Amino acid sequence: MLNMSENKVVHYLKDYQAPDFAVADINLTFSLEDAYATVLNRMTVVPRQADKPCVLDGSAELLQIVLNGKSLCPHEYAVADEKLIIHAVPDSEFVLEITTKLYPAQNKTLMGLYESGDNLYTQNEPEGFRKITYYFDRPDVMSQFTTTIIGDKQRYPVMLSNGNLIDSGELDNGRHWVCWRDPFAKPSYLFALVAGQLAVLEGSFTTRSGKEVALKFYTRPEDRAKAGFALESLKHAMQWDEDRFNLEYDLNIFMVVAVSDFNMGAMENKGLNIFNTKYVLASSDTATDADFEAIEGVIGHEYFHNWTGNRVTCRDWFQLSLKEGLTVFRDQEFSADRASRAVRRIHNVRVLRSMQFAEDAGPMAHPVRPASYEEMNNFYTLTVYEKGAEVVRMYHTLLGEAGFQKGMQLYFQRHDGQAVTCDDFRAAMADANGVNLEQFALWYSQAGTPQIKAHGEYDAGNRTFSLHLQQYIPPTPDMADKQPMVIPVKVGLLGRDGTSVVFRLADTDAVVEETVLVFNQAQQTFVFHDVAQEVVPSLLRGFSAPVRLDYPYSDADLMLLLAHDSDSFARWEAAQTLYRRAVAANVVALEANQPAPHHAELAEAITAALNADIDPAYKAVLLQVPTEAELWEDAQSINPELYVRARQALLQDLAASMEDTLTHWRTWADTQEQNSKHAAPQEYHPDLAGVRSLRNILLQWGVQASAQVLQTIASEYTQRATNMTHEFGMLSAINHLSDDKRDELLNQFAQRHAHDDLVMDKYFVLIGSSQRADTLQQVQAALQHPAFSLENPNKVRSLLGSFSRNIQHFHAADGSGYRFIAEHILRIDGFNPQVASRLVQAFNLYGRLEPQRKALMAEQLQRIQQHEGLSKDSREIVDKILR
Ligand code: 0A1
Ligand code: ZN
Repeated sequence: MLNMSENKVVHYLKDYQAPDFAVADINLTFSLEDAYATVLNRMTVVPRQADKPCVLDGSAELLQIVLNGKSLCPHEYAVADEKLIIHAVPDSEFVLEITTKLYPAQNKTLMGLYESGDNLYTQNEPEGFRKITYYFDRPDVMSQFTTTIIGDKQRYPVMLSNGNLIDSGELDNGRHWVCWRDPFAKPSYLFALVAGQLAVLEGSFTTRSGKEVALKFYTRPEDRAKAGFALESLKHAMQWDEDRFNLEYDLNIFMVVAVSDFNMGAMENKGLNIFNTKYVLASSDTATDADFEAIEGVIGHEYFHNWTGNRVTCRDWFQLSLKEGLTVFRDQEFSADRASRAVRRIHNVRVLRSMQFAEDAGPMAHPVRPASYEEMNNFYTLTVYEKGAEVVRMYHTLLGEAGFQKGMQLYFQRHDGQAVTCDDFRAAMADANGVNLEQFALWYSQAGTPQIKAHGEYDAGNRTFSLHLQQYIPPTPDMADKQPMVIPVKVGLLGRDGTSVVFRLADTDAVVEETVLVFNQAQQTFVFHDVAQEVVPSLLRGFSAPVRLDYPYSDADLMLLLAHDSDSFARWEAAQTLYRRAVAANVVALEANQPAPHHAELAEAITAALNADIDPAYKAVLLQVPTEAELWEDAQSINPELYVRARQALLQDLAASMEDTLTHWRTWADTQEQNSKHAAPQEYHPDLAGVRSLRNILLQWGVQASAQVLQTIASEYTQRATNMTHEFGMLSAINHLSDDKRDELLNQFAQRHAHDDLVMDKYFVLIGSSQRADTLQQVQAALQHPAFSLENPNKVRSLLGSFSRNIQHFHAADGSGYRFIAEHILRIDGFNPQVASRLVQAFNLYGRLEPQRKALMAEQLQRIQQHEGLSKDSREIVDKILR
């Protein structure tokens, strides 16, 4: 049932009903004309129950409807609210032919069929297909698609769709046609079409059963040379899915098309992935090491969807995390198996904690499986993706790799070719391992970040260590009272000398160094036996659950963990907790108008960690001070600026005490790169990426310690700027300085890369994220830059997105940041609601702000709310923020 109050349509999970019709096959014929396209959709429809009206989703201009060869008259159907209702249809199989007319050049939503450059692309997840034709546009209606495309040979030399090319031919008037057929039944959201002038980079992969798969990367002709890394990444992903998950590719061709106007990162359309250029194109002089890593990750992600998403898909959009959480888990594991597992894990946790935890503590909080939505596009969230991946990781932690793989095998055995639910996945994990995972279901239905309060004590007489855990799941707007969840807590014990101390759990004889506690009650005590000495527990190793955990460690305990913990996550976490405490102390001082204290012991501990014999990439993450969002956690009445200043004061203080160490390791990093055994050290390689990431964060710290570092950067700039990781690293380090040298180098950068779309995005990020006093003016000026366009989502994300995350300037005390972003939201909302509604979420902190900023933000939120014709995307978000 739909809730129609205030003109809102709310969709509820509990209302799910199986479809009334199946589609045996669908034949689409696209005729591409100069200014429009027509689509003839011929489908064989099979009623699953008699006497149901035939309701199709659609919003395209309707030209004709033919039922079993007879054209329908207007009184035989109705069109309203994106639905086409055909009043009477036969109660056995019938053929429906629907013709629509589309205007792709005018479609700025980037959903359905749209133009970018002179080419045509589609984006149909979740509900874009209804902009192309009238259909049962829901993931549980799966059918076999055959697609014919007719177009001008000059304008559209390349015409692609899903599956295999089965036929093609020439026509009069310089036109040609192709016919593609996808043998796998799929929902409409996985349909894709691409047409235009595209260059192709080809490769091949032989699967384990000996099938040769043609790999084709389509780009603008000038970008072709930059697709090589993505092609190699795809081969690694295909190999990895066979090796680790036993999953083989199923078609003879796999295509990837890069497009520069795209709302998201990439899309897993069957056999024809469409990618944001950002996740395909790279060369070491235009892409950073982080970009290369992101490309490998996203290529992996979309490829892995072929099994987790396409072969087994979602029953409805509430189940989105079924495919996304699982596929993010798989891409994280792929990246971790490729290189630097520990550092990658820390990176993922940092994203989760600074962004998903914030989502969970704000107005948009929702469970991994949301119970309701207004606009599905708003639910491609950090919770569904990143927390969803943590939920999948917990099955893995509880069942082990072998148990998890048994679960995956059963999942595919049961559900290949089906559209299923998160419960089906959980049942496969449970049944394959003979375990009960009933309580685990709460991870899908309860929003909010669980908080664990822990304390422990050692009993020398009994040689036991008792760990007391208490869990609390905070209320969220959708739910007040929550039940205790199953939380895997991975634990080890360290002696006062830093060595690992073994123990035995009550009901076993085994003496172990580490265990996973299954914490599933509101309060629980776990007793470790045969513990030879006083210990410091190392908790939540590997971040074994997406929770906040608080243990009353002394600073000395944390320093011990930082120096000695064998678990790289827990060791990093000890440093994070020390940083958090230091910033908290600074906040207290600054609030009282006192100078921030000096943190000598912390500087020593970090220095010692830097000097230890560990991987440079790991040293780099140890130097990452928690972001403001991690620092204020779920605090109330927040003054964002105070956190920026407190964090900044800590950085300055530490950098000043550590100046020599910083310089030492920077010089070390330079020598590592110069003396590298790699033939082309400027190219991306995980070892060198680690060294460069260390160098870049040392530069950031160095700039805090001494003005000299800016001079060094300026003098070395040109020579180092042949590698984008260095170039962007240098600019990021000086980006906040008010010195004119900063503007000079940035302008030089913008001029040199003016022709390169993706590099210009980096320029806009630097402008939008600077802490300089004149940032808002510079952002306003950048809006006029010839490379900027409000219609290109990458540009909006780079300039306006980065500004909306710029704590200092977005939250400027005079409200100028709020006003500026609100104004641009309204501009964008008129043509691309998806991009606009993402930007509205910059206001998520509303309810937790100190009163003055809260009032200023309220003005802007109301202005958005009252805007005539506001999209339902933006409306859902703004209403939730203000409710
Ligand atoms: N399924 C894609 C994400 C995606 C979602 C929506 C899109 O357009 C509105 C595009 C892509 C993925 O997880 O990669
Ligand atoms: Zn995905």
